[in-house]
Amino acid sequence: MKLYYAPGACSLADHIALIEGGFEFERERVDLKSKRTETGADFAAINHKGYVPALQFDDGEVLTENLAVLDWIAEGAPELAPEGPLGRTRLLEALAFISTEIHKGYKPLFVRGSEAEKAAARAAIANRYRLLADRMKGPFLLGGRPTVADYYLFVTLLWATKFEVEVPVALGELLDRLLERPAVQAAMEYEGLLRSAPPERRTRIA
Ligand SMILES: N[C@@H](CCC(=O)N[C@@H](CS)C(=O)NCC(=O)O)C(=O)O
Repeated sequence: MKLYYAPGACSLADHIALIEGGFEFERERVDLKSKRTETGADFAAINHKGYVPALQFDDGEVLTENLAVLDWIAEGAPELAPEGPLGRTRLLEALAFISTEIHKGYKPLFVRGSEAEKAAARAAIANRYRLLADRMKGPFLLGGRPTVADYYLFVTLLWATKFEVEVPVALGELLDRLLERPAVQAAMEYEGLLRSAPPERRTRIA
């Protein structure tokens, strides 16, 4: 199995979860501009959508969409999913919110929108972080232990630091808690993120 990733991109969530879940996997870096991988392969031929994450199974089949990839990882590593009768449903609910309401909300900040668009994006994302913080069920998003949803949220919280998006206290503390985890540090180290940004919180707290 191979994870196609780009340093610091949303694929970092899958990278962390695969390590945390004890999966054996290979990694191949993708240059999102040239759409070439580190081995020179044409990434568009691997994932026709041209974006990460993409998880290629040993039979060649390729799984895309972060929500689906993280859900697949949680199925194989149930300790990364919430417990209880509604566990998987709550996980999908959280992943969908992070994907469609938070991750996509960053678009104007990634694509260098106008100042007005960027200010509106910052305000909208900060509001969505507040919605999550208000409903946190323990030290992690969905309870007493981290799930794959925490790792997806974690990546966006790193972006919050970079793009100066306000983060509620509870999510700033969650970021700190996750930064301490060996799997998080291992994935960040592999992606070269610890050298450029040491694992310390510099997030603006609301
Ligand atoms: N709908 C996709 C979006 C993934 C996505 O936006 N990936 C970004 C990195 S965080 C990317 O590869 N962007 C490059 C591109 O779209 O060309 C998902 O949820 O997995």
